[in-house]
Amino acid sequence: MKVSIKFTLSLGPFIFLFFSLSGQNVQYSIRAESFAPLAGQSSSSSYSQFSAVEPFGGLSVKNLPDFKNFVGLVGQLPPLDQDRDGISDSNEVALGTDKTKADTDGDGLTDGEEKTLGTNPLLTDTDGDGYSDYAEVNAQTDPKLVSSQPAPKTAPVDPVSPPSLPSTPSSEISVITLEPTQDGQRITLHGQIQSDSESSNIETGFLLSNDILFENNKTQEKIIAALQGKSFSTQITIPEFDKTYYARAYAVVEDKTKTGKITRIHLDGPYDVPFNAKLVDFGWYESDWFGTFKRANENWIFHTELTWLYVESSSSIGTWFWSEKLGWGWSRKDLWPYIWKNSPEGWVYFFGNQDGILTFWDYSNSEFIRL
Ligand SMILES: [Ca+2]
Ligand SMILES: [Ca+2]
Ligand SMILES: [Ca+2]
Repeated sequence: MKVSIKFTLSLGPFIFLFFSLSGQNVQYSIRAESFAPLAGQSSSSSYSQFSAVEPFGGLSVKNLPDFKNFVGLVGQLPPLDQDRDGISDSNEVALGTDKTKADTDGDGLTDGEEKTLGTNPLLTDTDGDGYSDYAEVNAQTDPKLVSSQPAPKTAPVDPVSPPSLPSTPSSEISVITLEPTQDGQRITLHGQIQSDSESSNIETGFLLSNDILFENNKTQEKIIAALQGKSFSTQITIPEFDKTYYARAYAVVEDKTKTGKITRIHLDGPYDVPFNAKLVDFGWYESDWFGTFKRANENWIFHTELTWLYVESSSSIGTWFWSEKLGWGWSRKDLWPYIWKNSPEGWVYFFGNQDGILTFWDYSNSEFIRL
């Protein structure tokens, strides 16, 4: 909504405003003192764009929803998980982990994965054996047991054993999982083998599972991918959106299966972007009227001014959203920054966020609300 306001303070207690809404020119009068305290107080775009409060009663708007019969979902909202590590913000507070960081201790395993594994999300090496939890999961040893440790890189040489046959000893071949590539909903897995000699007759491929330990046989899939030179790759389809899958390259060398590091695959489901917004950066959306926000889990978004919002539904008729400070609110492109507040019900006008304080003009009580 574009609002152009003309006023002269010298007119006295009553001034006249002219603005255009839905192509109509409407004339209002308001008291100067109702907006005077806010003049020039903030650098917020809302403050500078809207330097006065108009009475809502004069607005001519169509197709408003049935506010009286709106049943908010307070108490039933899916929990906010802003770092999307599988542990809700409130549970992260209880665990002592960082709710803004998926991998609090930086060991390569997310807090959610560590919770599933039973390792300490605040300690890179839970059992203190010198190998990080992530290294142990990759090596398929127990990160909670000192006696279970990854094998040293080079196998100790036994001086009395006979010299090995001039073949391709398995110890000389290692497998690397490369970063998967994505093209829309198609994922391509890439692997590589490293060996000093010519490798042939080696089965290569990928293991795919929704279990980071690849122990649940029901969810594990083995995909053979032919070796071409020293590389191999295959295209896969992810069974479900919004779930994390794990993949690792493997090679069978002399009846022994060698595996590369574990890599994660996660595809977000189709997103019905609210507020007519467009994707501008990784996870960030911009609406030419509602502003900038970042997508979190479920329908949670982080709005740069209103902060955390749960967006219930978004359509041309309008959007309901819930904020911890405001409760359920509703607005629409041609009405913004007017917001219908569900409890206590009534219209408010959003001025912006100044140092973490949200300022509204409450039309029901003709007063400012600072939350
Ligand atoms: Ca979390
Ligand atoms: Ca971790
Ligand atoms: Ca360890």
